[in-house]
Amino acid sequence: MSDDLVLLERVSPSTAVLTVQRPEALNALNLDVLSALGGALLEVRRDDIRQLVVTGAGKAFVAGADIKAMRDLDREQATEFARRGQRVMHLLSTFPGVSIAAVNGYALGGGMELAMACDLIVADERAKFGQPEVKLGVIPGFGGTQRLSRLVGAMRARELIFTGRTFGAEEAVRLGLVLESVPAGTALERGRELAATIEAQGPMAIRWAKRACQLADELNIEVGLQEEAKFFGRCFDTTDQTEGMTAFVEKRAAQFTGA
Ligand code: DAK
Repeated sequence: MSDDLVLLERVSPSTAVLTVQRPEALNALNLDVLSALGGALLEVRRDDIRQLVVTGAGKAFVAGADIKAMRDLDREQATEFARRGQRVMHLLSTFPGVSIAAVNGYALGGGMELAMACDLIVADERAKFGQPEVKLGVIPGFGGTQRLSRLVGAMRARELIFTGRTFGAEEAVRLGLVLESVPAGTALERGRELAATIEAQGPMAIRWAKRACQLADELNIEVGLQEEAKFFGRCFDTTDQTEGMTAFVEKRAAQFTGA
């Protein structure tokens, strides 16, 4: 799918790259971009894509929600804006496959929240992160208060949100927000490389591993372990489990079908 504002490209049998492309505004999220993103994320599900790499065109990943578009919203319009943004974040965070944010530049406000809605984040060494909403008199509204706290801990999340300060990729790695800082210009390449590695694994196993990991945020450890055991059991209903273990015994590479 190619809309003006987003580009969805399949780059391998089950991997796609989703690019936000509004570079003249550093890919800021207005209603149209949010709608285009929502449409693309629905298409990703319909087309059975299992790895999704999200990135931005030009020098930004996404420099946040569109401040100019938000400034004059009335209450009703602001509510609609919030709904549309939350729908995008929900579609991304509940994507059954693996999502990887390849942060090529600025990831501020809603842009950092978009990255945090992904399973993994790799960042260009020049990338800049931040939740600067308080500087604009608002708070993070696309999940920032919740996801940042879970990723970096309550105290650091509060500091970042209360000060609105911008920080670089190296610090983001130290904080546990970002998996890897990569050489300038290679975030997308690294994102695709990770996607290719994941694509070679048992698809159902990846899906259930993701779900089980997500439950770690929601459940106490005892209940979480029970759920993990159930997901483990379900793997034994798949031909991928038979194939994976048989391939090991036969000393060959597994040929998974996702069934
Ligand atoms: N919105 C609109 N336009 C933006 C933008 C943004 N977030 N960021 C950049 N642009 C535009 C600039 O206005 C400029 O447009 P022209 O002036 O050329 O027309 C163009 O992109 C290039 O930007 P600059 O000229 O500023 O480029 P620089 O390299 O000099 O600076 C920068 C880059 C990223 C440091 C700077 O552009 C900047 O500070 N941008 C704003 C970053 C920011 O504050 N982001 C957070 C936005 S607030 C909620 C839901 C969501 C939210 C809140 C509530 N609810 C559901 C309740 C989310 C809020 C946010 O994300």
